[in-house]
Amino acid sequence: MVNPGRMTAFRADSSIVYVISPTLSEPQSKSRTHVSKPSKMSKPKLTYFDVRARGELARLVFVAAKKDFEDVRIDFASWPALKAKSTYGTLPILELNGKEYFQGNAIATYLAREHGLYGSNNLEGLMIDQVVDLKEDLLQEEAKTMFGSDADKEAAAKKLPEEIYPRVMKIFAHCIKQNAAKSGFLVGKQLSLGDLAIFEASQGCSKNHPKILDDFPEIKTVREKVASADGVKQYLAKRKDTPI
Ligand SMILES: N[C@@H](CCC(=O)N[C@@H](CS)C(=O)NCC(=O)O)C(=O)O
Repeated sequence: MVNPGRMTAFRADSSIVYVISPTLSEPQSKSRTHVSKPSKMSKPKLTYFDVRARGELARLVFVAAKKDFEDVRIDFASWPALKAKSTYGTLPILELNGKEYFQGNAIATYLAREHGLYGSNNLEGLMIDQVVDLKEDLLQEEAKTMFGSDADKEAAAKKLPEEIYPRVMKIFAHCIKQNAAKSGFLVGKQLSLGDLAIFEASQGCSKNHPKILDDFPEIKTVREKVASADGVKQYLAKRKDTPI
């Protein structure tokens, strides 16, 4: 989704960006502007750009589960060289014990399963998968505001509050209302990947068109529950604001 030709538009703050090596697993030379943290085999390493987009859901799972991970963020200018040597050619990538895995939602889902954030039965898992997929659909609409001609970007930006956000938020709210436990969470009585996905998916709407959420108190409740969850709260307090 991130177009290398437009990467400078999102160039990250050098103080918090780490550059990974062309192998996507070795620390970068200290002579470079950005320096990577040394990698420990036992600590999972998530590599993505310094934006939310397709990397944030996995990050949110890690912090909600209070699991230590290496949060590697590369700057866009470094990506073409890394891409040429990368097996998958896209980010995010999760490295676990020396093996690399790709596809952001698959990574987040795996981590949620590992850490008890994937509901308590297959139907709850299905509900979670639904909202994770809807988050992806919405991200594709939001991304249209950043790429293409100015006219296309303008049209996409107009469509978000007029059509996309009301339609998608209505579906998220409908899904939350299906929870028989009436806990305020998407499924059952505790936080899951589904809540994290709704939180992340509603971020742009909440920031840029907050009034739309007034019609969907269920989403506001999920957002409050996620934002106040131990681990997430501390992470959000330090998180950089990015357009996607
Ligand atoms: N379906 C993949 C899509 C991966 C993808 O397109 N990632 C973008 C960033 S969101 C990327 O790596 N762009 C740079 C490129 O394709 O060179 C996923 O969800 O992980």
